[in-house]
Amino acid sequence: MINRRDVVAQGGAMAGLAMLNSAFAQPGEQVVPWTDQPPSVPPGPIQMPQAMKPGFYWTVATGPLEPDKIIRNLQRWEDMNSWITPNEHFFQIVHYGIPVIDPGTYSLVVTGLVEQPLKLSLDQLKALPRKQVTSTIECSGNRGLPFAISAVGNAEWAGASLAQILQQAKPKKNGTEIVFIGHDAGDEVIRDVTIRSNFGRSMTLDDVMSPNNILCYEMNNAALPAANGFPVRLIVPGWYGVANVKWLKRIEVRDTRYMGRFMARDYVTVREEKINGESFWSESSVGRMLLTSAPARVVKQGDRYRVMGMAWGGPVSRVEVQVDGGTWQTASLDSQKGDFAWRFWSVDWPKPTAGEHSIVSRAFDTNGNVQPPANDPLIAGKKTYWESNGQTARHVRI
Ligand SMILES: Nc1nc2c(c(=O)[nH]1)N[C@H]1C(S)=C(S)[C@@H](COP(=O)(O)O)O[C@H]1N2
Ligand SMILES: [Mo]
Repeated sequence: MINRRDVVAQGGAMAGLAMLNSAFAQPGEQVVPWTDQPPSVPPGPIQMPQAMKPGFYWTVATGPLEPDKIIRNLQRWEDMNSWITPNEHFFQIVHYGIPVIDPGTYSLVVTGLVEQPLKLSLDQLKALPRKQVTSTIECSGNRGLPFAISAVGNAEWAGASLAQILQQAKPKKNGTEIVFIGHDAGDEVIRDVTIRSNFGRSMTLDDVMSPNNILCYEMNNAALPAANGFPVRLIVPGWYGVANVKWLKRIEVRDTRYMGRFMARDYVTVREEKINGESFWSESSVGRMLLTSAPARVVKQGDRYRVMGMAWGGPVSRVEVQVDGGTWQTASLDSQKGDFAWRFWSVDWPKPTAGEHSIVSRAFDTNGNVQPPANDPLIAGKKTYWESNGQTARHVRI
């Protein structure tokens, strides 16, 4: 079925009309900056609430964590005004530094419980059918730490089909767990033993065989930037950033769970659940992205105001916006979409009074999920900062 809004948005002469409601800032509109700007990413160890300090839930990093080197290139929300995030403005999460890889000698190895081990050069990967997917990547730590509130971006990724390569390698019957190993490595202390550990994540064979997954060598029609995984990274649309392993070195098929730091020690959400009135502390590995949204900016033209933002982490069906705790208003969604891409939205804000205002958004998806409020047990019972997809307020002064 053809949706009328889409036709209007794409139809030449009518395009101007649709633009009026577009979530993108229009010429002549002025951005009203948020008053609650995040602090800059601090140097040295991450400052966290007591309950989140390393050692309380995990002991992993040797030496201090240096978030100035781990979390990079964050943009102000006010500046995120394009559906595709340009490569030079895409956030970067770099746990062990950026490995320098020669594309001429690069190879990707597929090994472990397979009938046919593979070794593919970059040229061989590029010779396979090219697949493209537009997918929004969010770091699961986004909005869990006060200084990282915009670690999210949307890009068009291109590469070879992961399922096709796995099929070529022919996993053995007992090969059920697929581990993706990066070139980057660091020292990790586990029970007094120091090991040199590569960045790694794993998925089940079922999840790996999703036709959307690619071994990606292009980001927005250019080679991957060094910090975003050059020359080859995994793109698994619909999963949090951490699952999208960069600087891919090896794919290993195994018959046991992979319990590396980024599966089983960090990126583990600890949550208090009540089961028959009894506390149960669940510990779960960060995986699929959760439904969420954020107000990106307030704009004005004369005395006409609008609030704009994005929603992602599911097939978004609706976004609502609340000002100063009032009634929820339905926002209009932009027509640009892909199964794994964020939706831009906008809502008119007629005649705000002078002074400070709070703005909250909430997303709904086609499966009947709602982005949880801050007091939802899913959010309130969570003791670690990952998967902070709850509704969050931003503030402006008019
Ligand atoms: N090899 C490797 N892959 C990695 C990481 C890393 O440090 N090393 N960081 C992960 C995390 S936590 C996130 S959020 C995403 C971020 O992707 P980006 O840096 O391209 O934005 O990469 C993931 N892939
Ligand atoms: Mo992340």
